[in-house]
Order: sequence, then C-alpha cells, then structure tokens
Amino acid sequence: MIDQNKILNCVLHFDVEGPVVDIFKIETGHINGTYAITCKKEDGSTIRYILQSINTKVFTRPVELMENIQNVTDYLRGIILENGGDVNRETLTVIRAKTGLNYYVDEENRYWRMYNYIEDATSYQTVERPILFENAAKAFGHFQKQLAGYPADTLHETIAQFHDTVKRFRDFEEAVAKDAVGRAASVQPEIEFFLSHKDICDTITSRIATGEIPLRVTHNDTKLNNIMIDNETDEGICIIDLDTVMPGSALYDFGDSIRFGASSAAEDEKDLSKVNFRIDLFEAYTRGYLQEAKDTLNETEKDLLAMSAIILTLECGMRFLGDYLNGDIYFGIHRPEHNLDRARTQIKLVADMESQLDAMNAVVAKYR
Ligand code: ADP
Ligand code: GN1
Ligand code: MG
Repeated sequence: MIDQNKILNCVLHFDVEGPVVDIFKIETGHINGTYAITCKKEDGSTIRYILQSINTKVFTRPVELMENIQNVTDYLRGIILENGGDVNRETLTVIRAKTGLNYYVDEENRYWRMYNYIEDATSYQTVERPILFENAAKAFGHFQKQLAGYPADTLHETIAQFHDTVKRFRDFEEAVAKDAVGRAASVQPEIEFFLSHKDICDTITSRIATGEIPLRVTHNDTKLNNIMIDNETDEGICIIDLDTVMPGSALYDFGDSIRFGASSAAEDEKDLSKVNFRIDLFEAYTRGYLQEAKDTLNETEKDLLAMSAIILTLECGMRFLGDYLNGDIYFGIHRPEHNLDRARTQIKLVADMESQLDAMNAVVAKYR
C-alpha cells in the first residue's frame, strides 16, 4: 500500500479541481493500483477522479500504453459527440498532468495516470440480475462496433500474444517444470487438468493464422467489473480498463465475458459447490451480444462462440495456476492461496461448460 502522503503529492501533479478531501483504495482489479480521489471544488461541491499507478511489470511500455488510451478515448469521444451522447459518462477521459503529458512519473519511477470518475454507475463483481449481463453484452458489442473503424495499425501491442492460448499453455508447462517455489506437488490434479486440454488450445489461434477468424480492435479484458453499469437504467454505459485494447479476436471478448459472468459465484470462490456454469446467463449474454454484433461477425466466429468461452476460461485458469506456481508474481492477491482458488473456479467452469457444450451451441443457434 502506497502511503497517503505520496498519493496526495501525486494528485498535485494533475490538473484537478480543488484540494483532495478523500482517498479510497479500490481493491477489485488484479493489475493496477487504483484510488478514488475526491476533491472539493470552489463552490463547495465535490468531484471524483480515478488515480492509477500503472503496473509497469505487466505494461513495460507505459508511454505507448497511454498513447493508445489517449487516442482511443479521443476517438470514442468524437463518436459519442456525433451521436449526441454524454462524453463525461460514456467514455473514460484522461486527465492530463500539469506538464501536459497524460501521465506523471514520481521519484520512485512509478507511472501514474488519472481519469474522470464515472458517477452513478456500478462495477459489479458478479451478475446480480441477468439483465445486467445482457446489458453488459450489448455494451461490449457496441464498443466493438464503435472501434470497428479505428486504425488498428496505429495501436501499440501492450502485451504481446496476450490471448495466444498456445503460448499460454507453453508458459504454463514452463511454470510446472520450473516449480519455482515448490508448490507443484501439492496441486497435481489441477496441473493434470490443464495439461490434458492441450489439444484445444489452438482453436482460435490456428483460425486467425488461416484468416478464417479476422483480427478486429478488441478490448481483450471484458470481465463484468470492467464496465460501469448505470444505477438507474441498468445499461452498460462506459467500458473501462482500456490497457489491453489492441487487435484481437471478437471471440476473446465474448469468451472472457462468459468466463467471468456466467458463473454462479465469484471468480475466487473457495467453496466449489457454489461454482456452476449458468446456461441462463450464457443465454442472456449471447442474446445481448448477437443483437449488437450478429451483422459484423462471420460464420466461423459464430460457430465458435460457445467454444470460445471454454478456451478463454481454460486460458485464464492456466494463467492463475501458472502464477501460483511462479510464486504469485503477476496477479494481485489478497490471501496466500488466492491464485489457486481462482484457478480452481476456472477448472470447475471449464468442466461444466464441456458437459453443456451442445446446449450452449443450441443457444447460439437460436440468436445468430
Ligand atoms: P485493473 O487493471 O487493475 O483491473 P481497472 O482499470 O479495471 O484496473 O480499475 C479497477 C477498478 O476500479 C474497476 O474494476 C472499477 O471498479 C474501478 N474503476 C476504474 N476506473 C473507474 C472509473 N473511471 N470510474 C469509476 N470506477 C472506476
Ligand atoms: C486481469 O486487470 P483486470 O483485473 O481487469 C487480467 C486479465 C484476466 C483477469 C482475470 C492485463 O484483469 O487478463 O483475465 O485479471 N489483465 C491483465 O480476472 O493481465
Ligand atoms: Mg479491471
């Protein structure tokens, strides 16, 4: 935890309206250090911002990362204005540092950035009501449409081969072989589960290679807590966490949303009897997503929607268990076996989805 004085000092370097009256650490993301900052304006009212320390172990080129985000949010702002939308709520806005740059580097070489706070909206950790998930699907589908004309070749690849599941499998094998902190012996059934799924890892990547699946500008981290849902209307109003916006497959975005949201429990639930794949939530998401995206997706993409949920869940599970084996060096953890608990929920979900794949494909057939 970075101390409050450092945060206060950091805020002083950004162009904010008035002095800080509150700092609140948000613990739900696994990657960046996120703080909600409240400032008091001259007229006595308050305004909130999001201050983030960028995880530079994960995003090793933070200046390029911010260039992506600046350009993407500027582009979105243009589209929202054209459509008469509310630019303060429908996109992140980068608040510049007093230097004019879109980041600030502190004495310890930490990179900080600031955004407007999306007010009167919630970032949900689980799908409390199916409509939230259906609306999240529409919003992610809409986001993909908004960025369809974005010049993809101008985007920096912020993490190379981010959803290359075959590479993720190799990384996992390496973590098992290295067994850096001596944990492999205690998680043999979990390791076996992932190793036994080697043959499906290339489902998406091999078809990208042949051109059957096109590259699009995608979000690549479409979990439910990366979207702000309006408290009044339940609509997904703003897509956040734009660090991994880069060329990818629409299937990455669909599959990752299902991975996180179509579960009956949280991603880190310890009691696996509570973790089940919910086909009703899969249906809600598929309906909402295809409503927005069905005219854009090709037949191969539609054929693989259900399967993509299995692949993305498998991939994320391997990453969690791999990180547990590596000694928890990538994902933020809040308890000793956090990554192992996360890996186990993913295993449970993959197994559930495999047993319901026919039913999932039938749902896709209904809405495609
Ligand atoms: P991470 O990469 O660590 O997941 P995020 O950018 O997703 O970081 O931020 C973590 C959490 O902070 C989000 O899940 C959301 O709850 C909250 N958050 C982030 N940006 C905003 C924002 N602009 N307005 C309101 N809440 C936000
Ligand atoms: C991370 O940043 P966050 O918490 O939204 C991760 C995703 C994983 C997710 C699992 C840059 O997402 O790839 O799917 O955790 N982001 C990065 O919850 O690695
Ligand atoms: Mg996030």
